[in-house]
Amino acid sequence: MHNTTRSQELFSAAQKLMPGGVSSPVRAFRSVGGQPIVFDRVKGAYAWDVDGNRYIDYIGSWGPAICGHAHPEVIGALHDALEKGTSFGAPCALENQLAEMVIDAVPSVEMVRFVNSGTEACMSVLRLMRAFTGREKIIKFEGCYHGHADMFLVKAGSGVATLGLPDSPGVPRTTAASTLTAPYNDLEAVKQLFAENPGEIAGVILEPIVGNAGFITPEPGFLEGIRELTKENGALLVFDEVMTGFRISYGGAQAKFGVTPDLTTMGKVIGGGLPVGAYGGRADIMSMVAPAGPMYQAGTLSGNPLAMTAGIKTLELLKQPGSYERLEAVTSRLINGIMEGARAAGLPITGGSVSAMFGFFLCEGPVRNFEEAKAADAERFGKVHRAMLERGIYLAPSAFEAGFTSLAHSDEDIDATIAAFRECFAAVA
Ligand code: KE4
Repeated sequence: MHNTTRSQELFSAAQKLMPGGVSSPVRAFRSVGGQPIVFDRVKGAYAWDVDGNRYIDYIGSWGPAICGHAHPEVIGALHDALEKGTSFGAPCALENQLAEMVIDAVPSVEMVRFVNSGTEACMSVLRLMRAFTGREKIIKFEGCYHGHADMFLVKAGSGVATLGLPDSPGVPRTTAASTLTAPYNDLEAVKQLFAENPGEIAGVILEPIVGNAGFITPEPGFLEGIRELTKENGALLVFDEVMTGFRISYGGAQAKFGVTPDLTTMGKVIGGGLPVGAYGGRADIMSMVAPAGPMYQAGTLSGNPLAMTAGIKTLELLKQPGSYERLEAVTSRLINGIMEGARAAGLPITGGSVSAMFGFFLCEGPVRNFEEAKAADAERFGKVHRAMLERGIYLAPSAFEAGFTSLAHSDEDIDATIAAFRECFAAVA
């Protein structure tokens, strides 16, 4: 057992100070067991805990660290920005700069509004969908997670699924009643919902690649089918690219798959590790947002100069030639090694990767939706997670999350990770 004494002391104290000892539920390791690791510092592909143990990190702060943690050019740019202050609460040129980069990169985005989290982006885009269409109902997919705003906590993924919460107390029945759900990859179910709610559905929101019910990719024709169904029914299509944005390609999943939604939400990568969310899309829709239009949304720290700086530098690094080829190569080699290791141990496994995002389920598969994801062996995943932690590999502490690589993960890191997985699968088989 590696020494985690200091982590345990700090986490024990934290539980008296903060609910569950964490600032976000999934960090509490509830579904995988064992003690959370308290981080001391991060750099590149690595994290060190407060006991001095080093881990190869495949969470990367849940997505932002795609260029590697604490990239020297991001840190340097932040040092310069800090000299000019930490927050303005007024327009600044950096907002123009990041907005231009996002608009240039993401096919659906003609205009963008910055906020401070993915949750804020998703709740704002929902209000905008309703304001623009005058309709109230939305369709989301079981297992997809769009942050913790009331209307999305219906059959949600990520931490809601991790903790096995039926949804969440505190969400008014009337709110939840406006949220219709369908199984991911099930076009017929969506067609049925439109038929049963004619003229009432403002729009459909989905993760174009699911990372919150484990890693689930769209079946061929699914995204295109949703695009057609929304157009036919006068509803809007929102891609929640908080996780996939600038990770699947520089233009996000929508650019990779060639399906353009009406609106897109973003976060994580565009903040380079500082708090940023954004929503954007067709100019005719975005012009409804106050003060240009009547739909109200605001934020004290939105467009914060430090967050803009970290986002700008991160996208500049990603835009450099070869970035996405490297991410694709590293990640596909990793997942293939994981799958081979499980099969060598006689364990059922299904999984895959797209660019710098990967995941697997310990079951035969295929896993096309949340129900099928829930049938995977979560208990054995917990054993693998703990064994990998012992070997210095830091995986998402839930079977209902995805894995993330970065430009900092070396070939040696991948080799070491594959070797550790091979050992762990053999040990839990
Ligand atoms: P935040 O409010 O956590 O910035 O973003 C919410 C959100 C919205 N949409 C998608 C597709 C997301 O993946 C997220 C947040 N992702 C989780 C990880 N599955 C954040 C980690 C956490 O909750 O601690």
